Amino acid sequence: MNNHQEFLQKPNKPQPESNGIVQRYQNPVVTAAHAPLHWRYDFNSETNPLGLERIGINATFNPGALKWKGKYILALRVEGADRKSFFAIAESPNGVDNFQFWDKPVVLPQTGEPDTNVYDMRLTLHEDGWIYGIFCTERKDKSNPDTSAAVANAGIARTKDLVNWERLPDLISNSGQQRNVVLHPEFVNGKYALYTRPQDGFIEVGKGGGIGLGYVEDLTNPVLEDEKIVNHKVYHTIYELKNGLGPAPIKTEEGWLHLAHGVRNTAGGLRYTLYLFMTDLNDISKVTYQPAGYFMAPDYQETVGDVPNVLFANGWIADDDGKVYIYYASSDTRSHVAVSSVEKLLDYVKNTPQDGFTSASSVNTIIELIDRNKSLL
Ligand code: M1P
Repeated sequence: MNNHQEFLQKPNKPQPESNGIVQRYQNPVVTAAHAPLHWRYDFNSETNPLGLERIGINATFNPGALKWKGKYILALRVEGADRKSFFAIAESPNGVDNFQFWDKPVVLPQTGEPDTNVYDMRLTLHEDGWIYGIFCTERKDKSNPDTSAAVANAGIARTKDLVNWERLPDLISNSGQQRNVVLHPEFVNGKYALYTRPQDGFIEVGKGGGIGLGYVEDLTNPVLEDEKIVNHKVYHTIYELKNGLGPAPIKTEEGWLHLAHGVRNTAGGLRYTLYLFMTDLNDISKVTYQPAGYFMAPDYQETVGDVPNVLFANGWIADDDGKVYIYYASSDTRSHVAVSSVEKLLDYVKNTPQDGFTSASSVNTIIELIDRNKSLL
């Protein structure tokens, strides 16, 4: 018990190296080992005389994030040894270490059709006063006898205290399955704006895909309207195969900053990296800047885990002092933090070269920089 407390309170330090844009930290912020002992062990010596673990926790990843009442809050995807994911809140006083789970996992009310599995909650503090959690709800595809055939959709819940949740109906969309659905924090023309990721199948986006944007009049009857793709997947980029928005965007004076993941295929399987783009302050469907390539990719330690070669992020916190805490998970196994600032992220999106989509244009971009640098020497 004491050892576990010591482990939870271990200080975290920045890694010695950084590219200047973002500073990773040395230790993951939340791992399976952070799960409270009273979730896992039966403390009663009569029913557990050997002191064995009764309930295994496999992974803690893909957290939604929010600064709330002065604390750094993560809504983690906790996956048990039984493969089921659920949500649990962990909080930290400083955003980089000392994350501790709240007493009990989130009890998520069900709709008429129970969720088989839930994951990847995006937390949005909306201007209507509610905290929304939009997440993927997965159920068996009853029309397909294959035991692994599933259907994904966006589940919607809201809360005022992160303990008591009101479940709203799942998203009603006519563009197929949905994952990576995120609520924009402000009304747009009086409507709720939702970033979406329509997909033809459970894993493959097929001819659909891209990050979409649609509108809902009333979240208690969430019919998605006017859905359009605003950030496309593109051949021979890091988001060639599929992409999806991470957390709700950060509002800055120059536009909305977005963090997303892009997926490409390789001989070793899918590779998930993170990228940034910015949209217009007054027209959120218009991408104004999008640097070429990834913003963060798995480092060698991060490539190892249940689903190797994956970075996934659906939570970040823009703090009052301008710092941005980026919570990301590696290889569907554990959660990390990397710290940047609004100033640096704006500089990054505006001044990193955009994609020319060919090797020749990448070489030209490098040569232009070399020549500019030579003129200074
Ligand atoms: O395994 C990588 C990720 O795969 C899915 O994301 P996407 O729908 O964008 O491919 C999700 O299952 C996600 O949780 C997971 O991290």
